[in-house]
Amino acid sequence: MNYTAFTNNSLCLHALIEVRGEARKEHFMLRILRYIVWAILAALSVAVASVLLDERSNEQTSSISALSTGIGAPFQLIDHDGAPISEKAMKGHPAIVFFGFTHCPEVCPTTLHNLTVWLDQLGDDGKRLKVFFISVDPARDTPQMLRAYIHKFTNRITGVTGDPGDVDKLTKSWHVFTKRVPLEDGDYTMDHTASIFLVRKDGSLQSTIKYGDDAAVALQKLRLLLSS
Ligand SMILES: [Cu+2]
Repeated sequence: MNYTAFTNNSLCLHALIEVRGEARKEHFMLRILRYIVWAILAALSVAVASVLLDERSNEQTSSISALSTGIGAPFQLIDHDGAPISEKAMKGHPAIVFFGFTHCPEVCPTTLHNLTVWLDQLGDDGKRLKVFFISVDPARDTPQMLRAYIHKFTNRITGVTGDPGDVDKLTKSWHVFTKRVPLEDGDYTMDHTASIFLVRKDGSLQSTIKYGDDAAVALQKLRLLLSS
């Protein structure tokens, strides 16, 4: 009986030790597992953070380089009087550059109207600004057509057109979007970037006036351009 009790006790003790040992082992495994999960999570968040930082720094570099090195490229085109014009015409003074076409139903007439009003409001100081309207539809926009169209608004803006391939290279160098869109009557229209580029006298881009920007905001940007 004693013996049995002893044996039972020792069995119990043994079992208890084994159970405790198992529990400790399990606890240890859980702790290891937890460390592994933490390590994976930490590695993941480092990876995500570095991707985000990388993207942000890429954005910063691209905006800095666009602003500091300027946009556009050398070109040889024709102004609305039929005279040759190159990128040199845009340098040495603050400039406003806008891309559009004479058949434009809304954006171009609105922008030309706004520019005419703003140039008037800037007074004498604004006369230092040179303004260029570059055709995104050179196949239809002859120098004569550009001149007649622009002069309906103002004589302060110079129209630019020329060989379609050369115009295309110029619009691309300004990262201007253009797309020929067929109309039902067989004619076509052009989708194009509607922003107005404000260019410092050294040819670098200062800022843009977006289509629909408030007149007060636009004038503020133009005055800032004049003071640059
Ligand atoms: Cu337009």
